[in-house]
Amino acid sequence: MRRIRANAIAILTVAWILGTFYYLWQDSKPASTPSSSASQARGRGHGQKLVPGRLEIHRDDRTIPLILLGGFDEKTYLAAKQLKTGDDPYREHAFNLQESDRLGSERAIRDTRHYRCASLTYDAELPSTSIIITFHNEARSTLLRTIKSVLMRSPPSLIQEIILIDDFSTDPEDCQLLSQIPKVRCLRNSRREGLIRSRVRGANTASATILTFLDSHCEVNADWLQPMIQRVKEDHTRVVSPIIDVISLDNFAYLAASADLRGGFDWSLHFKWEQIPIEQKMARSDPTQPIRTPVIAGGIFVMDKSWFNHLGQYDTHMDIWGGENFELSFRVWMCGGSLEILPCSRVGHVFRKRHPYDFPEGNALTYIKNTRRAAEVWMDEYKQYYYSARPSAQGKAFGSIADHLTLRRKLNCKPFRWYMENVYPELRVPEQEAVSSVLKQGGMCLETRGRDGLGLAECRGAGTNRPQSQVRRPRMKVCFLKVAYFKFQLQRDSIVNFCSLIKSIPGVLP
Ligand SMILES: [Mn+2]
Repeated sequence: MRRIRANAIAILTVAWILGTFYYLWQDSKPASTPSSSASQARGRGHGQKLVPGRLEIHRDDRTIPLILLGGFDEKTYLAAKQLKTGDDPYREHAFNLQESDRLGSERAIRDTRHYRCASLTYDAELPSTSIIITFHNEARSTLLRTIKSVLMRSPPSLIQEIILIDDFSTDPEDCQLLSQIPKVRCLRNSRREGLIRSRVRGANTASATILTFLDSHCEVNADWLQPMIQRVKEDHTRVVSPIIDVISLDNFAYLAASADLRGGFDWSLHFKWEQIPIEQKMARSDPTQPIRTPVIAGGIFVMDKSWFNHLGQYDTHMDIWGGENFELSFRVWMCGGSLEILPCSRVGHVFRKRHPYDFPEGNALTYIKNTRRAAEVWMDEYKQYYYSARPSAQGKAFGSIADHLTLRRKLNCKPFRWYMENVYPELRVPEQEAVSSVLKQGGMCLETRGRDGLGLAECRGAGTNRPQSQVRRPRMKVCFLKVAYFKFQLQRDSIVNFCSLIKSIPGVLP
């Protein structure tokens, strides 16, 4: 039995060696010593000297990992963190870790772009970019796949470096070992800082003129980078992001996302993908054209570094995760820039249903603090709708925003009203609740009549089923002036919000 096994191993070894030789001979690929490759090349009858460029291109196609990974030992890196049998594959990362580990680090994915994208051309000379990836306890297999997809599917000249910010993960080696891969640098925070401050740290050490922020569980698709860098090169105030395809959290299938979506939100500052408004959709004759977006999802985007710095980077008082995309989006639009989604750039992302890591201050509280900062700094009088939609935000601590208000003034940014009118007119201001009520003074009543009317008449007595004198705080002083038109004397504290009612009375409003 032993003998048979030994024979089998010997035969396999010989077959492997022969196979390797055959492969090398076929490919005229340099073996471990350059002289052998040269003699092989001559042996195959290529009398002329090898064109170095040609050989490089050929090798790029077939043997990318050998070239890219340098001294990095992928197998050992991944094997050290395999899922133990019996463990829940979803527990640690909120996606199926077993499936991710099984996939390998360089699988092929479908090119999900519109077919016309493949024929677009970009400048031969594009500036390079620093890729900034922050993470906290990311799974090794997803993190590595993110990095390798970047190295495999980007023109090497465009990748200045890949900066990993390890936001105080449990195992420092998750990050450190990866820095053996050429172009990959690893920075580790000495305490948990969160996504926002980690990104700023990455941006501050970046050496390229263009920053590319990337999430840590992504796979970039064919030609993802060129369209984005091209747009930013043409106008440095553009902030661009790809269409974000979906990587299934269960089986890691790569699924194309709709190309008709843009980023939007509701008044509670909850991000959502929404259809491009119909007029814009009709006007789009070319599916490769950029899509203007009111906000970006925030995980993946490209931005000029000097523009990022000019605008004051991020609000570094925001913690862990959430809300920073609104703050950045408002800032970019209101301070002279623009946001776009580029349909010819596609990046897959594992969307999860929960955060696998914990928030030191609690998830909800952190989100409220961050979005409240965004609302307080940027939303002017419209922040009242944020508070109505998120009453729990009232009274929650959010720190000082004085610096950011100063910055906003210094940058001469436009008011939020401008943003509402020009960037996101589709976001409806909540209808001011019609004050279906009666204001009584003496025998006279000012009362609502149907949806559109307001009338002053003798009170109809207690028979009316309308609520009497709904007391509300006034929104604006002018409301009172218009009420005064009716010769109505308001007592100090009986206050009604008349604005929406009065607007509808013909001849009363200027
Ligand atoms: Mn993510």
